[in-house]
Amino acid sequence: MNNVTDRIFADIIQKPADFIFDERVASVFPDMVKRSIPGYPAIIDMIETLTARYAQPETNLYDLGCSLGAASFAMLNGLKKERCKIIGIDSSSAMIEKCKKIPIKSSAPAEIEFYCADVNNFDYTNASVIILNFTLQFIEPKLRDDLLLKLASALRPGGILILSEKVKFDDEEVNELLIDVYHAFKKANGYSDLEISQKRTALENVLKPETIETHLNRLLKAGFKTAEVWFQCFNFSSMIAIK
Ligand code: GEK
Repeated sequence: MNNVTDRIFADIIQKPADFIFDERVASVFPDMVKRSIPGYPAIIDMIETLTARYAQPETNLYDLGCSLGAASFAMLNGLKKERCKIIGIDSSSAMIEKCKKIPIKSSAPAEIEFYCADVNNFDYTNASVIILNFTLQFIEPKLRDDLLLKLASALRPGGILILSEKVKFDDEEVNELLIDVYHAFKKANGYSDLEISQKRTALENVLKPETIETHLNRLLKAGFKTAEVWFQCFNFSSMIAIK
């Protein structure tokens, strides 16, 4: 993967527009996620560990909103002899084109395929591991229940879904505090106040966070037997749901 520094919001933007996953974003994506998502490397490592434990032989492993495939490749690394198919899906053609060019280093007897598609319109079947790593937050809230229902029914008993999200808190004081602490994290990672504020504006209509309680309730309603938080840092959380 490349290491191009994210400077997308570094200069004053005269006509602010909604954030999109275009060629420019794809070209700086590894740097962007590392500096903008607290715990991202730990979450990717945990996807490998959880795949080693939950992947069932001859099943499909899905990575929804795969971007450059970090979670797909982590799943591949977690596999041993299971003969699984890893399917990464993203609606950004810039991401998928770039992702398809990444060399695959693995001796696992698994297939890996990437599709440019909307995760809401994809057919899911015979799954044992499903990853939504910071993707559900970009899906229209009114579509989220149906998507989770579809995913829960495609999962085999004993299968796992890993859901990572930027979250919000009902308590206004805590919500503001954790946003401020998160911005301090971004500043410590080299983003300027201008970059932080311009990106916040660009994401306003695009990234719609919900509370952890809303996510856990939705997972249980969709048919998972259990749903818990396994990671949280500021206003970023990763949850697991087991069928
Ligand atoms: C990672 N999971 O590195 N259908 C398909 N893809 C979508 C949709 C949709 N409806 N909406 C958004 N996306 C990755 C990181 S990034 C998170 C995921 C972030 C895609 C979008 O194109 C983008 O690539 C991804 O979801 C979100 O583990 O940038 O904060």
